[in-house]
Amino acid sequence: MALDIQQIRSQFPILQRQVNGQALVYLDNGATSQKPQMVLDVIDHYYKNYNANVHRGIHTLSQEATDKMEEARVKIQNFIHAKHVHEVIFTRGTTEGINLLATVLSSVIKANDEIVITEIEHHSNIVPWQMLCERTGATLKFIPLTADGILDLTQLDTIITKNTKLVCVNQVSNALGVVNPIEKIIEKAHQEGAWVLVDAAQSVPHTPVDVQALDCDFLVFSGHKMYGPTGIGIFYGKEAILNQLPPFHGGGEMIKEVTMEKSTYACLPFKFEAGTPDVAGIIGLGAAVDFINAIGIQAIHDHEDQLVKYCMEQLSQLDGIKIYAKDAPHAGAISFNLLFDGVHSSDVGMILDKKGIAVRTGHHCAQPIMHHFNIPGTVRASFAVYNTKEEIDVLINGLKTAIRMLG
Ligand code: C6P
Repeated sequence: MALDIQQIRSQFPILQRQVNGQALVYLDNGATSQKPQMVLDVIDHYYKNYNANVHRGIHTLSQEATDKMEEARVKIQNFIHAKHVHEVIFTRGTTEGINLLATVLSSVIKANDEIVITEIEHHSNIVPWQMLCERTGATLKFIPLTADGILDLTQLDTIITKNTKLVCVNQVSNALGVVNPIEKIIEKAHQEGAWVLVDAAQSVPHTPVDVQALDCDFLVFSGHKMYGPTGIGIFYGKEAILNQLPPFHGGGEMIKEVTMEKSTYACLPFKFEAGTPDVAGIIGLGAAVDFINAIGIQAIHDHEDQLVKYCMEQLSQLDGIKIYAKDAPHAGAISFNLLFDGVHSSDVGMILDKKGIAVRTGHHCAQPIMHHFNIPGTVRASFAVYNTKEEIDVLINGLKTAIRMLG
């Protein structure tokens, strides 16, 4: 059954606003999605009715806040189908989740070990691994891209070997919107005895993700790209592995006992959650999961898939546009450029902004992909469940203006 998009749109107050005298067409969901009223309401309700610190108080407000926070953890467990609720760790976002793993692996990774990433990663899934390799003397290798911008798995056997300890890959590229063949990469990594971290920042908002079916060892994502608040994210890890790893930050709530000489650590998930958490953000993320579940993640996927296909068709009919990795499967985003001399993606972005259309331009925090194509950046249109074909028509008209002005 087709979704009632107007009813869904009516839940997002910001979609009513105008930008430069035009109705807002928000196509920058890859950067952050807008928030439905139910997410805004639960955050407001928390601060007005039961604001308190969690896991620390015997009083009613603290217990209510703790219960709501732990309810949110269960919602996320079910959403990604984790086996145990204590495998769900709250972080500030994808970036912090990856840095958490890179930090705790400092004592595990040795000089002869290898870490494998890909050429299609966000900087968050490159820089922490470069830093870890600098600290430990380990070697960083990468799976390259084909000329078309899709992962080239032909040399996988020489890249992932018995020396590989960890493979880090995104499920959907933020820069190109391409869906990566992570199942094959996970299978190969496990054959060689390596762990796999999946960066699901751009997949979790758009497609069902089941950590047990994927059999990934770690998975990270951000709440703000899936209708939740900023500053909250998830680090998932398999229980048996998390139990072997040392803690991340030291501080309150992550300990069993502290003396002046030494400390022992709390069990999962608290071992990795030092300090007062973002209670409002966690409860807000729980509401975002409720919002997604009320529509159905598969229905969201199917609607966005139609938008991507429609946008691809319409873009292909314009003269002078290059779409990157055009023939690869996409989820949630398309990247393109106007092929006129001296035209930068930001020129296009500014013309679109005058028409109320929000897209992202530039390198999308993925400079190696831009180096691969020998370009400074792209224009990226990225979608959410509230977007419509009519909005894509507005984008295409905006691009026709850009072509007239810049071509
Ligand atoms: N990409 C984009 O416009 P944070 O900032 O921690 O919430 O997420 C970092 C991150 C990691 N991996 C991928 C695949 C991502 O897309 C992002 C965030 C945004 O593409 C902002 S740079």
